[in-house]
Amino acid sequence: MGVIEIDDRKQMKFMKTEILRFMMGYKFALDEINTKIDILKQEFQIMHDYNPIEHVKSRIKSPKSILKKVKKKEYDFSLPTIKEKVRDIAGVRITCSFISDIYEISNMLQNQKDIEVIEVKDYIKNPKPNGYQSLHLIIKIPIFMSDREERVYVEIQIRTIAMDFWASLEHKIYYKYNKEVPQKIKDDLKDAAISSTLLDRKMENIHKEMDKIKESVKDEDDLQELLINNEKFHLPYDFLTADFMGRREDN
Ligand code: 0O2
Repeated sequence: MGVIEIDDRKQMKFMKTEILRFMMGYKFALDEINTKIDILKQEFQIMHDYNPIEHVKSRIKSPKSILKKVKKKEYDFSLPTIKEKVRDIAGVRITCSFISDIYEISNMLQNQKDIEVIEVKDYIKNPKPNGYQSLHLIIKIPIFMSDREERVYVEIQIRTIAMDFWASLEHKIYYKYNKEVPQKIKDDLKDAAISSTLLDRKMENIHKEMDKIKESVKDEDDLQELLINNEKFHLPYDFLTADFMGRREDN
């Protein structure tokens, strides 16, 4: 690049600030989603005594990758078009233990009032031809800043550990190997995807069986003991016999 004129530099500085403002919105959207996921995780842990979320990873698409996508899809190179068309600038990947957890987490997110569900792509019920499986949600979430409210797109990918393992290996193979991937490797990947589905189902069955066993001994739990945040609270008997909900469980 040659010498940059002062006026051009001013203009570039202005653009940099605009892009910073633009990208900042996605950071705040990720902060909000991460808080929501953390609350769901804690609620699950307290109510069901187990954590369905193994890990959560979020990322903001780099300007370089945004540009690559804009060129590939032949979109207009303007911030309003990028905002509307590139819907995975803010991305969250949730890895769950079991397939049923994926749908439970997805429903819990979809039922939140401030989340607008734009699209659901279920690559678990309908895996991609190469074997890829995952549940994708494209949502819009409001973010409130000092001078404005914006609704920002976020892509949420929810999958099991096995699906995640498969996807990261497949991604590495395609990312590192610039030539056409041999058919044998493609077939092996497809086989591996089928095996991982079988493993997911088997693990879920074991988990359900174990749940039944746990349920059967639950009645022996101390009713007057509450565990929140690893802290034990004594629950006076009056709470257990009160009719707070205006109805009494008759069983
Ligand atoms: P990155 O680097 O992970 O962000 P889109 O291209 O998003 O406008 P598309 O192709 O319909 O439209 O989206 P889709 O199918 O929902 O895929 C979006 C993302 O899912 C991809 O983002 C990948 O992260 C993941 N994904 C989809 N298919 C595959 C696959 O076959 N293998 C693997 N490993 N991941 C997949 P990006 O932008 O491609 O990449």
